Amino acid sequence: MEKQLSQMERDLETVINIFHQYSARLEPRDSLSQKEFKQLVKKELPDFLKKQRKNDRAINHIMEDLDTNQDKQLSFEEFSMLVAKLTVASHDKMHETAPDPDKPGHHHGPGFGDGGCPPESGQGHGHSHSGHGHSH
Ligand SMILES: [Ca+2]
Ligand SMILES: [Zn+2]
Repeated sequence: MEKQLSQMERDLETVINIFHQYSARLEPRDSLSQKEFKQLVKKELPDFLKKQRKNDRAINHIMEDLDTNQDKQLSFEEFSMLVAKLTVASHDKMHETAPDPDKPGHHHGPGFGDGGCPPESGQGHGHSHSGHGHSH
């Protein structure tokens, strides 16, 4: 019998598959080197890390933060912290951009597109993204 995964289960598997798709490019095959991490960010997280994506130093900095055992490789566990941070940041952003936050209920505006790090200079966000908003 075919096993049917829910949408969320499939999405979680996608994260795992993407990680391996990049981690397997260079030895060791089960962790991301700096180069592989950069490729992944540029290709797979272009909106969530919009600002950092064009800046190699910013990407290196994210990687240093995530590499808690400082072996210059990101294990899946270390990488998953980025996924968690981006998910939380995106949810926060949806609340910030919600069309009418005072209305009762739970409203979401467009999601986050500026990455998990606090904005460095004054330029911050000011970015919005059509389509993804929803209320529930
Ligand atoms: Ca590591
Ligand atoms: Zn919410």
